[in-house]
Amino acid sequence: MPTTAVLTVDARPYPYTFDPATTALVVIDMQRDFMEPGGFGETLGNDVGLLRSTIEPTAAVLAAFRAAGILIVHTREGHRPDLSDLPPAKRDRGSPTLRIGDEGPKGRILVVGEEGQDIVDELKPLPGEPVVDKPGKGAFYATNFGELLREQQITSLIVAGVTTEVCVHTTVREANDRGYECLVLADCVGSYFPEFHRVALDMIAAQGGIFGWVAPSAAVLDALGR
Ligand code: TIU
Repeated sequence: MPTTAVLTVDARPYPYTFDPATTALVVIDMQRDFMEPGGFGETLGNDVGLLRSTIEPTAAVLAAFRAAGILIVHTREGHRPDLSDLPPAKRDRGSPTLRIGDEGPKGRILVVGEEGQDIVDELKPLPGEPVVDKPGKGAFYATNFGELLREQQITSLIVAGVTTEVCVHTTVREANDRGYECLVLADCVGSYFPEFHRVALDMIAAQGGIFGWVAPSAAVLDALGR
């Protein structure tokens, strides 16, 4: 019989339990395009510096999960070079200085394979860690993410990444509908809008944890004995 070691995290709205064998750490869209100047986030008029505080705690969580042998999946928002997976409803939104697919200082904005679309150096995936490119805000839409989780018999997701109220929320909502138990790490997710960040976390934990749990990364590191 396989042994299960259920760990407990001090979380909102009540303790979160997980078995490392059936859990994945999902690191969402920690890309230059969102976190460094000259990328998609900045073209939308945002101060990308606001996301930098997520890097150090996420690096610590990555190290702890790697040491514990827990599955880590990274995602990147991005589109095919021919933009065939970019609907006009996404490309023509708002009035950014550069649109998705345009040439920017770090290559074509939000196009797979470009420097800006890749993950920041501090949080680089290790060889063997899956990286899921996704054309939407959620990780399940038009990707192999769900299949990958099923193959690995994953039932719990611990989530880091940007931005709290956009790709993190969409992915956690999609995951909750599919039956995954999601814990969002409050200091490892970030937003260009501090108020949205706070409220987005409150929305997850409200109503008895309507679609997940929220905890500081230190609580997960404690549960892992790190
Ligand atoms: N603009 C914004 O807040 N976010 C995104 O466009 N994508 C992600 O959150 N990854």
